[in-house]
Amino acid sequence: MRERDTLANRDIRHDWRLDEILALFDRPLNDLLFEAQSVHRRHHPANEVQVSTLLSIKTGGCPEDCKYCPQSIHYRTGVETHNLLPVAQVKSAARKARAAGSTRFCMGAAWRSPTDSQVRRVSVLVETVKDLGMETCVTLGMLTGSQARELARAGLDYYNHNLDTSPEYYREIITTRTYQDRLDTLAAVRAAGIKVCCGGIVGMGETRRDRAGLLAQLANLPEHPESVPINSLVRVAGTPLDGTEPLPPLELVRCIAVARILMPRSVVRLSAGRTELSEEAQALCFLAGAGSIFCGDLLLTTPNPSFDTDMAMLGDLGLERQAMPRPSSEEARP
Ligand code: SAM
Ligand code: DTB
Ligand code: SF4
Repeated sequence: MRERDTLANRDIRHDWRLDEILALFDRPLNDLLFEAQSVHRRHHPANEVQVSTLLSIKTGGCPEDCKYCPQSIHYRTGVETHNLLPVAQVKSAARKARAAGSTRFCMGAAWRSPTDSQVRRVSVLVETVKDLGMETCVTLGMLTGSQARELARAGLDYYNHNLDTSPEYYREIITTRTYQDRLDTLAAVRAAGIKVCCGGIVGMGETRRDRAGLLAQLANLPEHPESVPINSLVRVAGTPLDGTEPLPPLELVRCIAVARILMPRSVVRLSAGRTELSEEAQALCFLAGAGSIFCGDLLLTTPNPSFDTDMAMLGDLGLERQAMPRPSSEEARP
């Protein structure tokens, strides 16, 4: 059935040109925020934030050379490494997140690409977390089509795989896999029927043109990712990007607003880097259309605001936490 030609549907485009995106970035902040918030309200509840919680299920020892990452073997960052966590430990962390009001549990593994047997073990984790009534997301590196289908069979809701930056700046950041590798994994995930979580990192020394280039790539994918995390670089000692000049918070706000306008139905996540942002700066990010955050004291290996700090912020701003999207009969399971 053809989609109805409503005002809301006309917002959805996959043919964004770089000059149009740069023109959005250049708009007076009030105009940009007004448009972003108007688009947001056409597609999303005005005062609701989705809360996800992260857990690193396999930490460190990664062979890739992503210059931002504390988990790469190429840099000495002092991250404590561990192999894939046992099911019981993951279940207990997910239960704790659920009790704190988080609705999605996101599990990250420091792999370049998992083996089939690793994917089978992660599938068990996915089934376990789903049994608690939570949504699931995993990020495991590059995936083959059959691995994506295996995760889909386990009931995985989202797969996170970021494009990180523009195709042009990418080679300054990672040399051990290509932009096309990432696009291929995203296509495999989409083909398996899993929702796509894909965004990038700002504040890595890139230009505004690179930030616009990243957003153009995301917006011009055959389907917009359902979830778009915008991470601000967490500068970690020992990584090549430690010491990078921080991005001015208003540039992050503009970035979120432009992402919101380009991909109206997607949930834009104000992701890593919130410990460096004031409550006022975060408030502007929500005004710009951010609709999701990570809650919990840790991201994967680096600190995040405390749960109490975040609840106080949401209270100050009058933002409600989104309820569990698909209440399951198993939700009450201990
Ligand atoms: N190894 C898998 C991969 O790279 O696809 C999954 C885990 S990896 C840590 C997930 C994402 O975290 C990366 O794509 C990157 O966007 C983000 N990330 C990693 N280190 C970061 C940092 N220091 N600051 C901000 N985001 C970071
Ligand atoms: C994403 O885009 N951001 C999250 C999640 N996907 C996996 C990870 C942020 C990691 C920040 C650095 C760390 O804690 O190691
Ligand atoms: Fe490995 Fe992922 Fe870190 Fe890159 S971002 S070094 S692939 S864990």
